[in-house]
Amino acid sequence: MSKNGQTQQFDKAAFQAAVEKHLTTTYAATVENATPRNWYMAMGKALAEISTGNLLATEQQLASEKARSVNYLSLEFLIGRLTGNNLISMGLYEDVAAAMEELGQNLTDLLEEERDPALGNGGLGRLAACFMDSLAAQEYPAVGYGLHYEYGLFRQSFVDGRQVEAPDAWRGIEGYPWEVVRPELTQHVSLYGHVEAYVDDAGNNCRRWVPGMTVEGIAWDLPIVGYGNNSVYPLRLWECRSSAPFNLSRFNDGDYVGAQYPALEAGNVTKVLYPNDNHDQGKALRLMQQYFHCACSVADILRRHLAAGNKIEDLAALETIQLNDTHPTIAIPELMRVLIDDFKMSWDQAWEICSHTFAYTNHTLLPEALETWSEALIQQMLPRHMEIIFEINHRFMLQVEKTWPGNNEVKRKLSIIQEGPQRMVRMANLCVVSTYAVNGVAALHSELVKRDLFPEFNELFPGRLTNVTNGVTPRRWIKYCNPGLSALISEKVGDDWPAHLEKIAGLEKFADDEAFQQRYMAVKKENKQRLADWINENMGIELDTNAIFDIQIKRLHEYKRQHLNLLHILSLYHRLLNDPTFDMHPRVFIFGAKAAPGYALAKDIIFAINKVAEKVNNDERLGGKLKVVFIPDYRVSLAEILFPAADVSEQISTAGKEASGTGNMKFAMNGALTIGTMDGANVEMREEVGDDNIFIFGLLVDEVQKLKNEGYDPYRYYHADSLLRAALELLNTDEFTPGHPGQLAAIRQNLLDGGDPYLVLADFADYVKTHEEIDAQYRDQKTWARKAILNTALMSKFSSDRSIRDYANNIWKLEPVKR
Ligand code: 475
Repeated sequence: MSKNGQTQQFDKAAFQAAVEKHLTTTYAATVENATPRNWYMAMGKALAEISTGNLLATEQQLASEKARSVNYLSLEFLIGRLTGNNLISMGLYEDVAAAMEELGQNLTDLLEEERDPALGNGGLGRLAACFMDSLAAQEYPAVGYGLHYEYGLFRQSFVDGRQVEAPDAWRGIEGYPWEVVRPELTQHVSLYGHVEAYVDDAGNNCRRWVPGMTVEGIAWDLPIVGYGNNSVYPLRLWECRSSAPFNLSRFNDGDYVGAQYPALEAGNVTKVLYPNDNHDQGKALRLMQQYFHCACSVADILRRHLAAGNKIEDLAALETIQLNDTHPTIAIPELMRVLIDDFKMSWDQAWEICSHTFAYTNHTLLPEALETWSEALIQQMLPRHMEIIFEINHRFMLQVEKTWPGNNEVKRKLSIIQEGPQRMVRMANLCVVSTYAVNGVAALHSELVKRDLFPEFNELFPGRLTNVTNGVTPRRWIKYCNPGLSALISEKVGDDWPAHLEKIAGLEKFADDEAFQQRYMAVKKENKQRLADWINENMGIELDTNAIFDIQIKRLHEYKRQHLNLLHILSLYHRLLNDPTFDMHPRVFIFGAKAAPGYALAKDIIFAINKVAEKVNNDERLGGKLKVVFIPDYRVSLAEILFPAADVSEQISTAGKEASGTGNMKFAMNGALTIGTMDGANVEMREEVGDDNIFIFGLLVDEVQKLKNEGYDPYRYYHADSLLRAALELLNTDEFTPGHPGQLAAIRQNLLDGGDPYLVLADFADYVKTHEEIDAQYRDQKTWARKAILNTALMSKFSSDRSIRDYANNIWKLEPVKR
């Protein structure tokens, strides 16, 4: 690796020529009249030439070396903008900036032209993106398989404070410069129809699927560029098209629109990402997306395996398939089907391979997020798969009978088929039965998976249930998004920390160094100013960077408790106006969150925060001490300026509900102090930074369960705590919705008469008290700086490079292959 981590010679003149060539031949613009968007697109295309070359070369090398690979199957990859990040990974950032400058273009401005590919909802999809980055950075052979949605996660705006959704055409009209279509990889996917029995030439009784229709899967590759190495792995996204775009006789009969129906229907399959986070909606089109994704991906894995000259019997030795939650579970019966029906294997042979090929990650314990599909729906859309699922379950039930003879209750509980008026297939159970490893995403979460979700499975399959704590990529989430801090870190510990995050521990010894503290806080101030400028330009709200920037950015969900944060804000408002002895350091509360379009209470919470913000930000009586900002259309590219600008990170889910969290890690790396519950990865972050450098509050998992078992009564807290009462009562007035009292009452109603399912009121008092502690400590800037530095220094465990090494060593048994 030469200067700047660059791995190969950069030919400036050739690069500039490529940019100009794309400007004219691909985008029909001239150097004189090109728009910034033309320039960005042409630059992206010129860069993609380099990465595509490396992608093909990596592909070839891995095939010829017969390397074992992981296939990461996910319905979501929330990759964010690629250009800036890929420039860093290619080691070309400065060179390309200089080359573009000579062409009269400013790189930073051009990077702003890129629209985020938002092919995911939140944590699960963003984790998949960090994992691809870490696989490539460490050269663990990998392919990411996902869907090429025409529309990503909806774009959010606020109209009179309410969320309004608009479609996200992320590829624009010109297409996305980094993607390359691979027509030779096209797959054909069957749907519907029936199963028939037949006798083959050797006289065996066989079954085969006679499909009702087929569609085409078109492969689009996005390059995942390894940091400082020349490996480039594909993120392969499948687009669904009709196999029979025209019904010619109908076309000739004059039914032009009707003739295109199959095309329209198939086109729907990958039209749009389902916008639910931690929630299963159970729509037929979603099942079709899942199967389409799995059928294309499994077929492509087999194609690669066989094309490299390997035997089908050796599949499990050379390929492993990681299922990102249960969304791609149908890949299991699909592989069984292909091995039995097409490769003519026996059940036992096929099962031996499948059960050693798949592994499954669980990302949530929320009951409403655990996927089930109606047996009738699967039977209709995928009749052969339903047969195979029945057979898997039949054999599994025999095993359960052996362990717990005559115990029908345990059979009912573990069965893949859930009995009832409408029989349902439990996808998580299918996963646990059929995979060689099941992991949770943080230590606490994995314990709860074993203890509460799958205790009998844990007994039945000892060692199968395990933990891999999540992580985030330090390339995007420190180096790229926080250049000021990155320079400071490199100065102290050398510049190879982005690939070896253990090195940042070297900062620990500067935590008490006053000169360093001042420089560290100066960087924080600059980052706060960058955010304040964005907010001023885009929202017209002026902020003082001396205030505490207190940020909660994540999907809007009751369990994440943005409404607890809101109640705290209301309590401060109340005290500032009613308690002359009350003083506080100026604070800015910043939110970013999308609500699922069908989630009414989540939308009410957004509305309430926006209404409170409107009032508070213009209320002179508050003396500028309190500001509230709800940033619209929260997305990866905004996260990149929000994380570095935070003083306080809000990680306040009800204990036991947030599987891990990953935003919590990004904040801490960038020097924000966490206020958090003992939930998800917060627990392990506390272990790393020490109790003095994190603000923990609230009930523990077992206390939550105990309180619920005893019969939780939110009114007890309401009556006992006058500050809580004052905050809640504000929601019943027209204080924030002049002339419209009661517009915010649904939240109060949910917390009091709705039973407060996430124990907001139970944790309120401790939350307020802990925020008072934060207020006091922030006033001592030296101590605060010390704690912030220690947060950066002690976060190396939460690099996704470590997560991926854990998967590779403990689950996948995968070795790096260097280019
Ligand atoms: C957890 N998404 C976080 C993160 O492990 C955790 C998407 C589609 C349908 C249903 N659900 C989803 C999730 O369940 C999800 O994003 N889960 C999150 O996974 C990565 O850090 O705690 O909530």
